[in-house]
Amino acid sequence: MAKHSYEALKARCDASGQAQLLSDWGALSEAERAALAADLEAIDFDFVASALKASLAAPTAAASGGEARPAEGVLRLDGPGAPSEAARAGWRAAGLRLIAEGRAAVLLLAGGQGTRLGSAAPKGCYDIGLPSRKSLFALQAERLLSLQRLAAASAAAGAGAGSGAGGGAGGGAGGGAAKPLMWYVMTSKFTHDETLAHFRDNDYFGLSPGQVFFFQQGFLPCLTEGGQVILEAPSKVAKAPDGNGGLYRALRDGGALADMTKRGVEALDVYCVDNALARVGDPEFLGACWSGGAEVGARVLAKAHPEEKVGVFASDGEGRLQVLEYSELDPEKASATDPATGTLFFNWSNVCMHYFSLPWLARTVEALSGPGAAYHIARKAIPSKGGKVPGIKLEMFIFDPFPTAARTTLFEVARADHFAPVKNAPGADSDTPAAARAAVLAQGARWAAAAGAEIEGGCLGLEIPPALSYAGEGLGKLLGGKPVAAPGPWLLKADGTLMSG
Ligand code: UD2
Repeated sequence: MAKHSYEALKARCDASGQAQLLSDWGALSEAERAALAADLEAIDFDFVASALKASLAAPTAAASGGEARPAEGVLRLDGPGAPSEAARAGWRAAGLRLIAEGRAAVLLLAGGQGTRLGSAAPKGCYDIGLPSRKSLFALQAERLLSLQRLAAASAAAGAGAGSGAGGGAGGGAGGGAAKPLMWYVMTSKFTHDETLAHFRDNDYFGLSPGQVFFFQQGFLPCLTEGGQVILEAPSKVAKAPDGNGGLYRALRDGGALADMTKRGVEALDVYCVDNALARVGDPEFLGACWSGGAEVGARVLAKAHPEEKVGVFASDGEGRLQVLEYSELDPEKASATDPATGTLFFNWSNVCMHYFSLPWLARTVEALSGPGAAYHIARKAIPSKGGKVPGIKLEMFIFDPFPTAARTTLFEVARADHFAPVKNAPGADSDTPAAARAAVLAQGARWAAAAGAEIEGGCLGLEIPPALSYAGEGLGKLLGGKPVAAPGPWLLKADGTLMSG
């Protein structure tokens, strides 16, 4: 690095109280100096200082959750007050129409590091062990493609109302005028290159490359309690992604929001890469939120047990929607039960499957992209040049701005059909790849039985490729009356044969 730019770098670090960052400069090689300089050039020290200040001043979750009440008004799956089948069919049709007209799109959160999973590769590349050996990205891409076909078929049939996700065969012929379903994929510096390579190596799983828009979220340096940037090595700054709430800045900086606006997108389905059952772009959910005029929506399900690592929906002191994250909710509150019903007081869990209206999203991106936005403070052991040190990671949660939504929709879904988190390494006691694999196979077995197959007791289940069915529809021809022997598991082929997995 030229000497004069060292001077500029030093002046900048000294002015920001970060002089420690250049303390090893004299011992660094030219390449190491260039690497460190690049790291430091990428940091907006003023932004980081204002973010830390705002974060330290922000009310803690315990305080903000202090007056929280359980969320109400959930659109229930069944029981009294549950929506009618006709209402659901109407929502499905509305959702399919939004998709066919290019007014709805899907956004995938895929910037997280798979630390707990123990995989160095991006989580979306993970193979949970299905007979097809498909990765999570592959499963989700094929669900999106299948949904796009359903929407096009529905548009072509002009059926509109009542066609529903069960209306046409999963592989139905595409309709003429339907638009491609856009897939916005947020990566981070930790997942970007390998994610793109995985898509290219697999020919975008049958999608057209033009319908997949990759954009990177930002990162923030790890800090000491006093706000000093920590060096992971003499020539490398310790940094971490800025949380899945980094989405809002990334939508602006990565051009994704501008692209959505240019395309006329009005509604967005947002989900997590590490959910093996994610029903990508669920038209019934999209339609319900859209029809209700929601600015923010979420698919919710009853918590499995008090300690489940999920956020819970609540309404804050002013009756606004908020999520109390599992890592910030005190155990007593998490396990408190309602004496009247015996169920958990905070029962409706966040499974990170959201809906945003574009107007709300645009307002939120504007509000959260400037200086002064508060982050959650995660106190962690940070790898540093002198070994692990106590430090701070700043991360924003995607649900932090939910209280600004004027109208919201909470939509109950069945856990067995929508949520199979892949969070922990094989052998852990929950949220493992094996548990997710079993859930996907069990869903296939339920779909097959509903289509008339005879499933033998003890069968481990079926993998039904999304190309053959998006949500269990259109399987009668392939599976009606077919015996499915134990143990399997089986992979259903397009010609109806079952391949042992
Ligand atoms: C998330 C939810 C939690 C519950 C749980 C269910 C948040 C903040 N918490 O907890 O309430 O729904 O999932 O499984 O949503 N990600 C990024 N960039 C980041 C960090 C994460 O894209 O900087 C993505 C990550 O790739 C994944 C999703 O966000 O798709 C959630 O990952 P996580 O590990 O941060 O959240 P988790 O599992 O602690």
